[in-house]
Amino acid sequence: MSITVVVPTFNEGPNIAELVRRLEEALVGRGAEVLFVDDSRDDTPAEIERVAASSALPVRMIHRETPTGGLSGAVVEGLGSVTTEWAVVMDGDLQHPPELVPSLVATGEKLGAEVVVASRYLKGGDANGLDGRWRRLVSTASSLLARSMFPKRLRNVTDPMTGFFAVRPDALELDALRPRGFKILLEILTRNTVVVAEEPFVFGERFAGESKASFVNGLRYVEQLASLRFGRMSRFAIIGAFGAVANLAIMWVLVHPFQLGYVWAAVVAAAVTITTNFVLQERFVFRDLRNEGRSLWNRAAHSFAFNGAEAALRLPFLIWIVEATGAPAVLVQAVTLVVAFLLRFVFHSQVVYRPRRTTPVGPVPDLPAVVGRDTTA
Ligand SMILES: Nc1nc2c(ncn2[C@@H]2O[C@H](COP(=O)(O)OP(=O)(O)O)[C@@H](O)[C@H]2O)c(=O)[nH]1
Ligand SMILES: [Mg+2]
Repeated sequence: MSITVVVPTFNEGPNIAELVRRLEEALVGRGAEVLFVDDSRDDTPAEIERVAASSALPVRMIHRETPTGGLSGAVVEGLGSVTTEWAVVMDGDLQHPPELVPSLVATGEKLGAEVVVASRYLKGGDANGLDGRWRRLVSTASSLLARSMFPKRLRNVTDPMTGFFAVRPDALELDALRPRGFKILLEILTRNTVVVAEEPFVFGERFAGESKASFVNGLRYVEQLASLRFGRMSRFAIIGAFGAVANLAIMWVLVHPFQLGYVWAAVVAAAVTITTNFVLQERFVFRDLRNEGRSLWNRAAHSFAFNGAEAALRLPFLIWIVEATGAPAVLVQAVTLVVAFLLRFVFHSQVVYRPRRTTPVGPVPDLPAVVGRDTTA
């Protein structure tokens, strides 16, 4: 057998038969099997057994009576019992097209990759199946933050939040993972050193039932990022904090002993700290990325352009608030500096120091438009 399709399920009964039917069409004769890792509290396990009995593909199930680690824990448990060379992890609600399973593995074989990510954010892919503008915004923002924190490990990954990917379980150290929440791929890619390739896909709509994603899962994600590594971001923050303190000190000196107007004081303080921050971040934050993308002058130009624009925008904002409220200029400046920090980090990691891709992108799938809604549900 060559491929095990690992499907985590939580109360997905109405989707099982359709999922297995489409997997059969895509995989029969290729030595594939399906492994459900089920944490359901309803009759989903019985439905899986019913469908398994008449399936042309071997269907296995691990039913967890006392589930740990949520969706991620289920995937890790499934991967731990895979005996085939490849595993493909996918959701059980048909948002991930089963027809793409063989293609992901073929891309991995062709490119010599150990993980092949099915990405919603490559050209040819589409994330519109995420219901609601809010979910889409959260998805984009959270992957931008993850990629900013791990610019090197995620250099070939446009969609570290996807739940659809092929992997060679042999290449992973499953014991090193600390699964929790929804984002198992991120956990795998940041705690293992693997060759990653990508392929675009169109994220469809749920076939039946409702999403299990929740606000609590969002909080778990933040916790996951924090425990994965704060190295680069904390160095950037330390330098940023140093710059902010220097900025305030310069402003205070110019406003008080030198009696300069606060607007000019802010301009001078910004110019000085933008320059020193660039030098410090080159040396202490992005040292390892200096030869991976843009040239020095190109980096300097982008960094100065961003910081200049940011300072320029902050200034009218500063004037507006100070004039309107009469709040102390230095205090208002401090607040805007904090707000600007996250934006600045993401921009530097994803634009200024962005490393070039090192693996090519797989083919754009030539598939029929994915899944309509289940008319019976
Ligand atoms: N085993 C297991 N599967 C889960 C759990 N939570 C969600 N899933 C499954 O993970 C997949 C993705 O969940 P879904 O609710 O569709 O999330 P969304 O696509 O991000 O809205 C589905 O197949 C769910 O049934 C869990 O706690 N345990
Ligand atoms: Mg889903």
